[in-house]
Amino acid sequence: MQSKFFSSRAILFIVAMLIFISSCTTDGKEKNETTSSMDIPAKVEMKAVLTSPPNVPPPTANRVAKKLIVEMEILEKEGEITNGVKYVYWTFGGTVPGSFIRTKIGDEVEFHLKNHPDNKLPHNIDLHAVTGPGGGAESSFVAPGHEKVFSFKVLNPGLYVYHCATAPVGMHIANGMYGLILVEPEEGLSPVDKEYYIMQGDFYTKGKYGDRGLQPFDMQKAVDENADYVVFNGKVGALTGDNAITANVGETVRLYVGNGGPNLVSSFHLIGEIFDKVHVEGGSLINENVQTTIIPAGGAAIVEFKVEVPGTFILVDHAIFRAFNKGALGMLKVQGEKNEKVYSGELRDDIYLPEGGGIQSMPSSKEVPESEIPAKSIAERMKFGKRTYMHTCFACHQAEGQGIANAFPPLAKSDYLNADANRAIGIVLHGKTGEITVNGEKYNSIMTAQTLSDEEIANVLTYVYNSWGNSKKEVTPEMVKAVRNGK
Ligand code: HEC
Ligand SMILES: [Cu+2]
Repeated sequence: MQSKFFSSRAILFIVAMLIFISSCTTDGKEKNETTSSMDIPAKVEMKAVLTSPPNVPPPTANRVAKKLIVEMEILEKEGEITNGVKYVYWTFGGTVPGSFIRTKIGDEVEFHLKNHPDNKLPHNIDLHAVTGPGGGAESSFVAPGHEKVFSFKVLNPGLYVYHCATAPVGMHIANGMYGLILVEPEEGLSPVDKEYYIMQGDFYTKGKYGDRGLQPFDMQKAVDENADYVVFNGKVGALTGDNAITANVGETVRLYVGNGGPNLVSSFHLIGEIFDKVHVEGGSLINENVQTTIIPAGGAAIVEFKVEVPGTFILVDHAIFRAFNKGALGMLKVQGEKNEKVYSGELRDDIYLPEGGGIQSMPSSKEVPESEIPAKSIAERMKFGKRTYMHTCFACHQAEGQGIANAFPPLAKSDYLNADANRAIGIVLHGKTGEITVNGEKYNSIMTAQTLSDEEIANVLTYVYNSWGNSKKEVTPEMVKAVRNGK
């Protein structure tokens, strides 16, 4: 009897203890996580592999936490922000964004920050993955020709921005001093087929977008948040054409996307794809089936998607003028078999007649009745032509015919234009696709056919030929008519 009574008391006691212990662990869960990552031993030393964008170092997979030696060199160096436009970048590791750092939770990072002797300014580094004053900035302020060493333990998994935090901070960031550091969870991130590193940044120059020569930083425009360039990976075209990132049909792609700012928030979007998974703000929260994800200035996101069909997919900041007018445009080229179930391509081009069927002709851009009046002189042709140009061609070829690097070829001093007027007429009449070379630069894009009358095409091309250093031809409606009728 006695023993039976005792044992049921003992059971009660054990149950009470269990409840107590389990309530303790739930209560202290947040604390516990930090404590445990703080307690992960990092004894073995290892030199970190750093990569320049768009590449990322190999996964940490199931390696244990280590003492990770990071050697980062600061370089101030001239580069090209777009064709013919020079800019002096300040960089971590010689690139914008700076070298990618890949760590594992519990790693003890020994950070060596070296300021090249040829540099002109002191710098430092604030890593958002650091728990400590200034994110490391206070311990890393380093003059040209010096090296600073400090160490930190990575306690929280996620994708973090690092940047220079030397005054004027905005200017150091605006000149390109930012990058990403990844802290992988204990089990690593799930394996994927392709991984890339992309970072957006806004730039402020004395001249306007495309103004040639060496462009100094413009403090006032930066304060006004009036960016001339908004780009991925430091320059216009860093991810287009031959620089595009690539994948094969059926592969899973993971992008580590950061935003250095200094000012603008990115509405990151990939035209023609849906992000299957987004690590929101680079943290542990996972969202699924996302079209556009916000990447704050000084923040990041990890996006993942499987590519099902071949083609060129365009990365943009969906604040869309930034993409088409300021450079925030990149490309993912996917190769492989078509899958017509997923995407058919164009099936038909039918004539569409709105109800009532009154509209038989394509709507044209000629709201100006004067364009019907035949021009009586070259001067008049120029005047009418300019109007059509500013209506129709300007959006792509730009106000001074300068075009947009890697997207729209120039009409100003265009060797391609000047070589053959009938060919130019044909392009305006029928549009143009496929690779062409204009003034030594390759373009491979699409110009749609322009619905203009013979008179309008004659005028607009006469205007183009007599502007911006071109060969001063006159194009007449008769010439256009001849090309239209196949001569
Ligand atoms: C929607 C954007 C767009 C519009 C609008 C547009 N173009 Fe183009 N244009 C292009 C693209 C893109 C190319 C290059 C096509 C390629 O890569 O094959 C091009 C090529 C050309 C070329 C040959 C290349 C060169 O630079 O000499 C001429 C000439 C030209 N366009 C004239 C015009 C004229 C004139 C107009 C207005 C009537 C016009 N375009 C309107 C996008 C456009
Ligand atoms: Cu700096």
